[in-house]
Amino acid sequence: MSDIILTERPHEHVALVRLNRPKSLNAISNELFEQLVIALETLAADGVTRAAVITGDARAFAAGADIAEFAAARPQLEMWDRVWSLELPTIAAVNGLALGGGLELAMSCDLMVVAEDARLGQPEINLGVMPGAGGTQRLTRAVGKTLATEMVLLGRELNGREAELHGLANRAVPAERVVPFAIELARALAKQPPHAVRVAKRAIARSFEGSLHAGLLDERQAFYGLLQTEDAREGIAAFVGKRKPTWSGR
Ligand code: DAK
Repeated sequence: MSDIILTERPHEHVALVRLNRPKSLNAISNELFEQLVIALETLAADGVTRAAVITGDARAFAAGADIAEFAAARPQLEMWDRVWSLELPTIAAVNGLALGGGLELAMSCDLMVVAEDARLGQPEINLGVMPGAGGTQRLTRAVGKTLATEMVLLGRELNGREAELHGLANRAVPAERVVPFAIELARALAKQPPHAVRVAKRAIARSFEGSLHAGLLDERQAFYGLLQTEDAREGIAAFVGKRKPTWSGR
């Protein structure tokens, strides 16, 4: 059993899955992501679980993909595809930071509950790259082009209240209510007819799938193009070296 992903069962049909790398603000390493996907797929197939809440800790849901492993992000591709094709309904319970891949993970869930003072953003631009797992596609659909552009190009963050106001989160609640409220929603989901929930979930995803899929492939290609640039190397090296980056535009 892995301890970077902890699974609890607060109710018969509801699982609570915790990201547990507190020292790196739950940065999504390859190992953490793989364990998360395995945990979710196991729950989806156990015949008992009808909804899963995904959460982190008080400081962070997840501060993004693990920047130390960033250049080798390729192995995560298959993992993201597996997250997006999960049949099990999921609810993101976001306390603290949901940045970059952390926000993309939260947006991959069917519902999102956030703390009023949570911080949600796509700061990849500050590393010389751009979102690579839905940040330009799902975020734009959720909050609209105007705000998504500010978030993706300028790195603007939203707090939890703003995230609710702009339709990114279903509900913003005081921090200590985030997980309990997400569990309440999961219990409500668990009472719904499971097959209909799965089919409806898929239909909602399909409502923009054709162009979303094409958009995600474009985004992925663009992301890898950027990862080869001097600015991306500089942005990543600056983060690791704890200094300010100098952009060359190459
Ligand atoms: N990766 C690795 N380590 C991280 C991290 C991250 N994303 N975020 C934080 N940490 C680590 C810090 O390095 C620090 O480690 P130590 O120095 O203690 O060893 C520890 O967590 C605590 O962080 P700080 O000391 O920096 O804490 P502060 O409160 O001062 O600052 C912060 C919090 C969140 C503002 C800051 O840590 C920060 O700016 N973190 C980076 C946030 C970020 O840029 N996130 C986006 C990463 S890029 C793709 C799929 C996904 C992605 C791309 C492609 N494909 C499928 C193609 C995703 C990309 C991303 O998410």
